[in-house]
Amino acid sequence: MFSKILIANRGEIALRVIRACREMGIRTVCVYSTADRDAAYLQLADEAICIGEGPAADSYLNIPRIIAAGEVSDVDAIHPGYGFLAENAHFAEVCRSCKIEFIGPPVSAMAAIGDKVACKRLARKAKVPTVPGSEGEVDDEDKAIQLCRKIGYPVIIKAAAGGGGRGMRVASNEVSLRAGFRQAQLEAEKAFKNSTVFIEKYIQYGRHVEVQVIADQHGNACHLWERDCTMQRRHQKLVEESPSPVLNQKTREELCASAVRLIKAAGYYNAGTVEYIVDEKNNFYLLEVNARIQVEHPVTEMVTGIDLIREQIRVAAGEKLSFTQKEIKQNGHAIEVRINAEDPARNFAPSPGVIEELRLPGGPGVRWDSHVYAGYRIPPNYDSMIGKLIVHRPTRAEAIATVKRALGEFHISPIKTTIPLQLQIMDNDQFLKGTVDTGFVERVLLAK
Ligand code: MV4
Repeated sequence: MFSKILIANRGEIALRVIRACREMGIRTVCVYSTADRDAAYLQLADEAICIGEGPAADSYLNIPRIIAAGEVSDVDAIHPGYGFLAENAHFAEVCRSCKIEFIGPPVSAMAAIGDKVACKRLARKAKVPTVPGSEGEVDDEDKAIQLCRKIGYPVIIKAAAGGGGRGMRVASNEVSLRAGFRQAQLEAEKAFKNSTVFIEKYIQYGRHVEVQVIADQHGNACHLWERDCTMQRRHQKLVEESPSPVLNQKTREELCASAVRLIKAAGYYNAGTVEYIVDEKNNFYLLEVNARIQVEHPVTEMVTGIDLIREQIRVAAGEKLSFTQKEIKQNGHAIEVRINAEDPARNFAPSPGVIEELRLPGGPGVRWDSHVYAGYRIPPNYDSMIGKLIVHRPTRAEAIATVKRALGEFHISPIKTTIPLQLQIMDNDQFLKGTVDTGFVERVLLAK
């Protein structure tokens, strides 16, 4: 087992990894930027090394500086968290070439699933349902037109090297297809240095349902059931829950089993998430695979009782999974609401600054994962999430009631947060009935 781990991240996920390490008797090294010099979690790490100024390029994205910090502090492994370098195969390679274990999947698996066209090919082989569309890359506008006459509109053009909503364009007819196709190629080249695009039937009014998976280096692979993340704004998740309110048990089991087949076919190990779109008839189709731990992992931790960060560290150290598939049950219902320092009255513009007053919720079923404290200055350099409220109760109705009760206990001033939007969601009868889709927040909730 590792004796010292470097955490190449910041904020709540850095604190989350420190917590797992402390319980495992593993020493921790935190790297931080000058913008994070007052972060309280740095006091909980055994060592803290300032690696640069606020901009991520000078700190949390700076591979030479992170590796140098790992070498001078003589760490055995690096945990990348999520975002930043978490899915950067080059970073994983550099770590391992410096005899520092990267707590994540093998580079070969990152490549197999990172290219969305290759991933779909692997999915077909593993009998995982994929969205009808192009066999592979579409590199010619006229071929795109021919294809879309066959699959029918609306369609979605996606960058093979994209993900998380970047490099995607929906087209509802030939005119918008011609415009969208060229634009998508240009954007993909610019954003990913790879202009490869492919086309799929656009599943309108679908739900975003993802499966948590984890595999060790001894051939054991398990799913930890699903999370429903349909409530999103501009591809930023707002609410995540497990179980999904729309899946019937048969679909649930087929969906989760298909996710395990896919990661086995990819030769994947460590934690990952297989994303699907689910249509109104409970048909599910693969969207993409995320080769990292995700923001919303606590939802799965609450319903399965498994500490996912601890399992990641154990698997990276070559140990077997602590459980078998049949031991993993979904108990009760968990809901996570993300609290962002954004101002709903100003179209969710970031609202950085000092948190002068902070009163937090508590009581039965309430978990608050956050690094902030009264007096904390929210730096403007990074994303605006200041914490995650996770609630775990026996039923969905009780979980929603507890989310509302807990949200009402927050007092965060003077910065603005997304709490009012979260309360609006918890009061919305389509959310309560489970009849919302991926476009609901923007189309209905925020429509002027
Ligand atoms: C789709 C889709 C519907 N049909 N693909 C969004 C980012 C990445 N996970 C893939 N995504 C989607 N791909 C097909 N063929 C719906 C989504 C999607 C989405 C799309 C637009 C606006 C918000 C969305 C939220 C979740 C998923």
